[in-house]
Amino acid sequence: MQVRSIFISDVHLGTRGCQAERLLDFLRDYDSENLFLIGDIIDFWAMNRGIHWTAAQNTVVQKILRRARHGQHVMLIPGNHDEALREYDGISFGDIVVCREHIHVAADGRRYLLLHGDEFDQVTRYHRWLAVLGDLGYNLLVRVNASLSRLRRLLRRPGYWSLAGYAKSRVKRAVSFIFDFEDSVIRAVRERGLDGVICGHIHSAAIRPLGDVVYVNCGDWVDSCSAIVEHHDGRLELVRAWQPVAAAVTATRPSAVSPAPTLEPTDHLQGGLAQLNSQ
Ligand SMILES: [Mn+2]
Repeated sequence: MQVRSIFISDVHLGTRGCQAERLLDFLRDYDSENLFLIGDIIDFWAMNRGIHWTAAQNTVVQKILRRARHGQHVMLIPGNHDEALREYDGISFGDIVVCREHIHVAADGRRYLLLHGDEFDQVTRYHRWLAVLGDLGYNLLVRVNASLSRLRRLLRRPGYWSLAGYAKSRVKRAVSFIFDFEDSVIRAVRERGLDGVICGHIHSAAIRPLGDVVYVNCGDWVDSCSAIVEHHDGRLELVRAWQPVAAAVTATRPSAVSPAPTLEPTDHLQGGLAQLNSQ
């Protein structure tokens, strides 16, 4: 499908979680004049701890470079996991321009602020150590929980400790985190007199009109596998990649991705959890 612009964020190349194959399927299905990479494309944080680089991830980089070489306008807006690139604001690497933020004028004249969004995340902004720790700690926590309940069973401890209840309280906090994030991003957009924002960072895809402005989030390619496209009339659409390859094998596959303009409430929760996990 030919669209005017593609917006993707939070690919986290270099990590085990990166779903490069599904991103390749998406890029095969969608061609565009503009390609905006809105942060956390390469995960330098995670690569400090160990690199997980697959052939598919290599192909993602090659496909993007090829698009730039063939005249597509490709812009990279660094995120917090690739923040080293922020020093290169305004500089072109080959055919790819690096910008800290950008105002995109859509085909319908609407003006959108493009930025990764971590500057509006109170946790990563003021407590960087906490964010890094959280990144490391979440997986550990899950593992500790599992062993703890195994231990309780082994010791035949009376009483019941609810993992579900515990998880629910975590999710509630994650949801309020998302709302806080959206609120502060929207406030900044209104102050600057723009029509909307297209960001990433919290791994929760959305197109949400809020009064006179619209909040748009690209989601991620770790968990939800989602992207935003702009059609030739300026209309924005949220595209979600289909099920993993295993589920798609039996069906004849006309297209690897399917449009999903609406968000179910559960997306919030998943996004919230993903955020806690890998923000
Ligand atoms: Mn981020």
